[in-house]
Amino acid sequence: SRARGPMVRSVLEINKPANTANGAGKVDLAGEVANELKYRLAAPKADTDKLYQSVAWSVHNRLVDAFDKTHEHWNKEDPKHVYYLSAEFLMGRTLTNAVHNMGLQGDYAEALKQFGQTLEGVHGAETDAALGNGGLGRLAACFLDSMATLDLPGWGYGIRYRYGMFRQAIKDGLQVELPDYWLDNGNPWEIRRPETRFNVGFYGKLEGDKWVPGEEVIAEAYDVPIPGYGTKTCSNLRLWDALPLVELDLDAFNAGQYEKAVEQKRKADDIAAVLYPNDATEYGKELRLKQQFFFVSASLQDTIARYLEKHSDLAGLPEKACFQMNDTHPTIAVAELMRLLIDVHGLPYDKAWAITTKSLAYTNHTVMPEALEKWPVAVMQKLLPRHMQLIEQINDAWLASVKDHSASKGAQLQAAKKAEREAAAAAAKEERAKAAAAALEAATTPEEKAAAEAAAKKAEEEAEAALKAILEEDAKVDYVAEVLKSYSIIQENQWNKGEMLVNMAYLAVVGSFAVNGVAAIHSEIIKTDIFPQFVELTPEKFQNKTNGVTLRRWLAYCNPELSALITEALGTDAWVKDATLLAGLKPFAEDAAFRKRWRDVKFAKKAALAKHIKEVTGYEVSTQPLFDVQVKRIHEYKRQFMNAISIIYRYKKIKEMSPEERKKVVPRVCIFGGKAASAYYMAKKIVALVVAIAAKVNNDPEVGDLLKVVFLPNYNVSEAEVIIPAAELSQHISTAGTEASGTSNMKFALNGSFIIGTMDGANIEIGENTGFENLFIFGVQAEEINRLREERKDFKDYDPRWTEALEWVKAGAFGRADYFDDLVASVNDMTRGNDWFLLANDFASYMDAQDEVDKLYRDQEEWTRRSILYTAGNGFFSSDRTIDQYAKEIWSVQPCRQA
Ligand code: CBF
Repeated sequence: SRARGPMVRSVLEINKPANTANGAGKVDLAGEVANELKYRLAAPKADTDKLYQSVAWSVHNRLVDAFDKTHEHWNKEDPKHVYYLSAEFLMGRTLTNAVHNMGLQGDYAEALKQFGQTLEGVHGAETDAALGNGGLGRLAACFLDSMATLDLPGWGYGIRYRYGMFRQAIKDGLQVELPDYWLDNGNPWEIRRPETRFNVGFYGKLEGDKWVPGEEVIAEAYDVPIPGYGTKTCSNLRLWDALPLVELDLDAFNAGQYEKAVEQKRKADDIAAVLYPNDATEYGKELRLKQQFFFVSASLQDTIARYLEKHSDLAGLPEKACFQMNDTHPTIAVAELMRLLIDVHGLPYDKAWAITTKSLAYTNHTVMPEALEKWPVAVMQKLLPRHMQLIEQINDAWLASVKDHSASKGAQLQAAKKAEREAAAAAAKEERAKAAAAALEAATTPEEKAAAEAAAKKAEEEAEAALKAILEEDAKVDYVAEVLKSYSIIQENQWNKGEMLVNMAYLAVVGSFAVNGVAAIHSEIIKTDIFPQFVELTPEKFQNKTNGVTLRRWLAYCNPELSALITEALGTDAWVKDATLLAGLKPFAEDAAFRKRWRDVKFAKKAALAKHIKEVTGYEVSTQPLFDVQVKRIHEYKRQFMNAISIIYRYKKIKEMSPEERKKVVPRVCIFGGKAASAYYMAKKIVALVVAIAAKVNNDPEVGDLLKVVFLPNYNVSEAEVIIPAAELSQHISTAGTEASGTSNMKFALNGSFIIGTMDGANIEIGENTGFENLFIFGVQAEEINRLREERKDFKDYDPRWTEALEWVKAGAFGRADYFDDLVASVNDMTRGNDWFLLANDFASYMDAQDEVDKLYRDQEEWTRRSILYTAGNGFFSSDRTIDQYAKEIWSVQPCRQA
């Protein structure tokens, strides 16, 4: 049976609900579940699925109680709120989380006994709410949990996508995408609010400053209660659905124009239909901008309406509301808040701008240029003409404000350039003089001397003429204009001259009072590489907020066995809310008996994963080998391909070994999971290669348990909850400087998994907390990347291990040689690809780090000792800490707790 997770006082005790059955504070949960079964579901029999639903509806009632009380309290106290605007919330399953957070696991376990079921038994019947792609969306979900746990008045705002992230299946060795019908069986975790509706307009025309939209839809609210852990607070994630103003145009219908009759509905349906399946890449589609504007507009209208219920002067809005924009996706908020304040509420421009820039804050989650959204002016103009007009106005005012700075910086640059040219010319002149003197000395005849003198004179004249020409050219460059351009929110497309783009990140920086990155190194990179010109003007605006994860979901509930052991060792379960207490585990790393128990837990989790692997893929894996995991979105910069190539090399070597040599091999199960965006050509090939390696290796009797390779399809939150606790080694091997932070690295570390990784994102801070000696760090540093990319243009000197493994792929050892051809070329053929992400470059040090892993794994006592240090050292990565920092250093939002 599953070990029990931490216990919090049940909300049934703290918060006696209205429908207390016997008046003595005892709620008949089993009766409630039976009622749901009979009346809501009209289920003839209580199978697992129906039982899950009935329990979920009953928990829903408890959530509504807590939600109402929290909002009654907040309504009375009127504290400042934070509104987390995000296009993605990757929530996963809710039942286990909600029941544990509210301390109801014992009550429901008891109730379910009467149906011959357990909570764990029904847990699997729930479909993940996958309204997010990866790290960014899951971070938003962790943040909601922490905000509620810390009693911070805060809501999430997003879209209620009808189809979440696609379901990934593997067919004939390739990824196929299937729709995610997550709402098919109803959704007990939401409350529909037909009374909360706002109109959102698109297209149309401008009559002066007045916007007459050409299309309108209704945004209708759905509330998802978010219970905090061990608190009465239950906050809210408000998701918007899109409805037509007129569902059926009867006139058109009666005239036989059936398509026209439902045209409005179809258009509205499109808006809330799909989550764009991209992680850290841009998807320049008009519908995407429509989605972004749709949820941003509804959310801002909603908060302003609530604010005006209590206050009359919108100037006070920043004291009551802070809007955190999660990446560039919601940054149209800058223009929409201005429009609402000016056009709807009649404020003058300057007053509206003061309110806007005191209410908005922006988090940057990536430095990948393709993910920093830039919308063509033409698209913006067509879809949101008033917003485009406002953006132009904002840009003009902004450029006017930086004019003086640009003038002096431009003049400085010009002078510096001139000085640089002159210094270079002077140095060259000196060289020439030396050469001329040498030539003169070497000359033996008067003719030779004369020729040397003439040559020197000519060279001098030519150099002077060249310098003059360069200086004249330089003088033509308008440095002031160049500097000013670097600040402009509206820019020319560098790949398509003539096309103008709105740089949404710049709009966000100009419109926000705070801008932050998500790990220490990332926050530095955004200052030096992405927004340096803005940092020059307002350095105080730029901050770091290193990401975190909720320890509830990612340790306490997904790993109750480890959680119980930790609680026993620490003598308290307070670590679930105060992660710094995990440091108290450090001395236990030296205790052999404790280490044995730690290993036993890991072994149990590995056994559970092995069972899951068998069920899903049919592959049988032993629980003895090292479980080595790389699970995340498939992307070239995350370098799953490098991992795959290293496995191929390992496989080839095992096959070449004698039986004696094979005895020395550290057996491994290499586990992959992750979705490739449907249109990402190379990423899909990487998936196919891993699947092909698995098919070959796992069926090779010569290799047996020494190596197994698994691709687990449809990686999502629930899969992660099974995989992460079982991992012994996890791979976070992005090219340095490309992964903003990573958050799975934190989850693995907290579950005692070692990290093999680069000096990138939060790996660095994990190293600082765990001790770098406990990580397997390899590869080049972020500062070296640009230089290396330049130097490696004609690279031929590959590590022999790399070449050997790649040659095997090229020779068709894994089938589909033609299909993998351009994947191989992308990293190994400088005429076709250019190894942009430096896989070949880092391969040697990666392989050396892998050898170190094997070496340490042979010493199980030492391995376990250090594994404990991972959990003990990484309490810093609790999202409670991150959110506390946001609340204090950006939002100025205080806890508002019920007595
Ligand atoms: O900050 C959360 C995560 O966001 C991303 O997933 C993103 O989509 N931009 C980054 O790629 C991660 O590094 C980061 O941890």
